[in-house]
Amino acid sequence: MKSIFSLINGIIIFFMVIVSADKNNWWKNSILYEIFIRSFKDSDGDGIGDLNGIRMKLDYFHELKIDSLYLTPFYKSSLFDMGYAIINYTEIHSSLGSMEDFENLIREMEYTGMKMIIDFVINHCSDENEWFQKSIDKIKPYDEYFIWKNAKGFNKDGKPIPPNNWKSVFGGSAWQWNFKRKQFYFHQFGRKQPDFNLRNVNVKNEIKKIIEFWIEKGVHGFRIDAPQFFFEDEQFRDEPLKNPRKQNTRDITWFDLIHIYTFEQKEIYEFIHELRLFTDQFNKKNSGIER
Ligand SMILES: [Ca+2]
Ligand SMILES: [Ca+2]
Repeated sequence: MKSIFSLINGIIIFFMVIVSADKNNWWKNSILYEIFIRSFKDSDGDGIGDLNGIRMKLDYFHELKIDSLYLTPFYKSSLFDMGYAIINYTEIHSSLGSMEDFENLIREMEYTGMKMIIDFVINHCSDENEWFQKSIDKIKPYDEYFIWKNAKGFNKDGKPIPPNNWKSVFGGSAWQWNFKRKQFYFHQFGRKQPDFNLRNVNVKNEIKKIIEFWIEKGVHGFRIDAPQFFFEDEQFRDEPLKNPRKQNTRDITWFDLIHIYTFEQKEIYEFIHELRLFTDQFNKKNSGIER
């Protein structure tokens, strides 16, 4: 068994860390089948595709000569953004199956040598995630798990003014006011998807614990979601407008800004490398585990 690699496809839109590879470096020649679970195969008649549905179709993948499956998020999530707003990273969303279903699926896949890659969403989680709820309440160490900033000021109606001009990819300001904590939190995507503070060592450790959890379940790799959005400028400077004549008004969107402070920041590479080294060590330590 040989270890790991990382692959950057295009401009890191699609990034994978493979956590285990057999002596043939399966990831180099593997034919990958991406599955959006909800619409793939329903096993129990409730109209929603599920993990057992995938297991029922393993023969079909063999016929197609598929070597590996890439599962889009199956974690406990809010329905917002199709599973990309995760409430619990080590729990299966109940409508998609149970942990036992996941274990059965991976066991059957391993029986025929198939590999499993799972989606890994670590730029943000769901605002319903317990970590975020604790962060609102400033419970340590969760108080620093997300990107919180004071209002720049208040307008004449008493409304808080966001710290800078950063925009959400999904529209509007990238800052959402939280009435309880009385601060803004930052979100690259929807307001229900607060960005993690990926410079925080405790957050990094949580991410490593999640990696370890799923490696122990038998997964062979992670497809890392949205790495280009991982880091933002620590000085929170305004981003310049593409067209300076378009004043910085309310109708400015994410597409009107030049993303020199919120997109493809250099620290991404260091962080991915850190995860790479972590998984390498973990694999070495557990080289007896057959994956
Ligand atoms: Ca179902
Ligand atoms: Ca981010």
